[in-house]
Amino acid sequence: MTYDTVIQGGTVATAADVVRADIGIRGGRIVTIADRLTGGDTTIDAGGRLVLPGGVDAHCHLDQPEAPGEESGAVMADNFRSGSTSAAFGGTTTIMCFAVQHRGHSLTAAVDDYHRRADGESLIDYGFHLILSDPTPAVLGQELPALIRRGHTSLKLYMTYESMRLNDRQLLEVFEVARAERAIVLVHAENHDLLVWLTERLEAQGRTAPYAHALSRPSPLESEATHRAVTLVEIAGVPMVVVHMSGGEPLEEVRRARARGVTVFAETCPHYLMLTAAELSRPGMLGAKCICSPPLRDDNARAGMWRGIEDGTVDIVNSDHAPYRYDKQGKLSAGPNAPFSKVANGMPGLETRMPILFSEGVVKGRIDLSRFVALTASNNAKLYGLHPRKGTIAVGADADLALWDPEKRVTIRNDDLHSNCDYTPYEGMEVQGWPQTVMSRGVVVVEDGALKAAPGRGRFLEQATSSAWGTGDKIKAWV
Ligand code: DUC
Ligand code: ZN
Ligand code: ZN
Repeated sequence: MTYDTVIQGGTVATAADVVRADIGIRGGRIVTIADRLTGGDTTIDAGGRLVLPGGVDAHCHLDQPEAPGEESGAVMADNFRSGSTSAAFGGTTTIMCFAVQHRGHSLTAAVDDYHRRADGESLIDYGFHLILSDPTPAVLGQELPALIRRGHTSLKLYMTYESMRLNDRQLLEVFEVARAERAIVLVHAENHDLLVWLTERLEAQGRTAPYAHALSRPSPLESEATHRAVTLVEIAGVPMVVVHMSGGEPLEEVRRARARGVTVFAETCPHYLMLTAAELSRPGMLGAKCICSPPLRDDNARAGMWRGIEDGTVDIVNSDHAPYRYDKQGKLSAGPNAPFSKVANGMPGLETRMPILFSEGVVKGRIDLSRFVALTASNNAKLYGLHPRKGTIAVGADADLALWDPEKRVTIRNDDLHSNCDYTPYEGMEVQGWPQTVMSRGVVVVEDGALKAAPGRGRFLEQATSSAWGTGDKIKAWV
């Protein structure tokens, strides 16, 4: 048999196994996995390297238009071109971003607009979750079911942010449609009234500097909202991912829910594993770089999140890449000394997600290689209806691969990264392990730190039904 490419001599890791094997690729897909293979038009020697499924980053914000009159008025630094390129340099070969409906607007129009932003721009394949902020009868009755059937089988819903949030009744109404259409919901869980109440009191005391952001959104407020979201999906009978969980306390709500049979999944991000609210106390406004929601917390929360990674409670680790430059367009859009409540939330992280989790997780012995693959690729692909095409190494899967040098030491410098954001929260951090060659559908897109393919080749991915729905009707609704 002949192949377009044969990868020889690598250690192949999936979420299930780590084996020495060769891989034969034809037409952009993996067609053979065997002990020894020859016959490739191109042969890549992967000796001494790990061959991993390319990462699936199922939570990143690129070129996302802000709602008119949104809190910050900031503009994202990355579009599909720069964001997808940055992702690939860090070993990620699939990204999932968010087509956002603003109030008073059509959800379908938001998806069409987002396609225009992505078309011909992305280096790697991409999908769109939907964000609903205005669940009108037309959206719930016609637009949402049609879009789910068009392959957008995951919906993100906010319990906070003035322009995006849904109340409990609205959440339930969306969950009802999600159940009927077998979609999965992603929920941003923070108690809005509580955080507004706290923000008003902090601001009245003159505590408006970035560090006060963390005080305005303490952990119990995330735990309460997580508990409430879990209660709503338990009654409505729909699977849920609680996104960007920040610490061990809210994670307890996921454990409790699962113990009574609720189908709920937990996502966290490298920043909740690596950073604390101490970052927000940098001089002047510098702490604004690390304003995100839920906020960075303390070492106890961080340790609790690592426990969740180790004991299996956390299912997926995504970047929540939300790139705002430290300038007038970005973090400082509301002024050089704006109160924390007017600073755009989020930080960059697409490129550093996998190297940080590899270094801190695998190299430091907290998780094994298969769990790393599960957390960064396979579980995302399963939850969001992309598996087995994405997120694994198997015959028939897309040849999306990261050939990983497990010994390479890298000091993270923003100057060496490929996002248009002008900082990384990990500046100066040393990691061990970095992808040397990254392939997307059999094409080498990155090799030895150089871009090898032109952005624009990435394709839109229609999602199948989430694996969370299982094969039968195991998720019960109460009505
Ligand atoms: N929080 C969000 O909800 N989205 C983007 C980034 C952030 O910090
Ligand atoms: Zn969110
Ligand atoms: Zn987000």
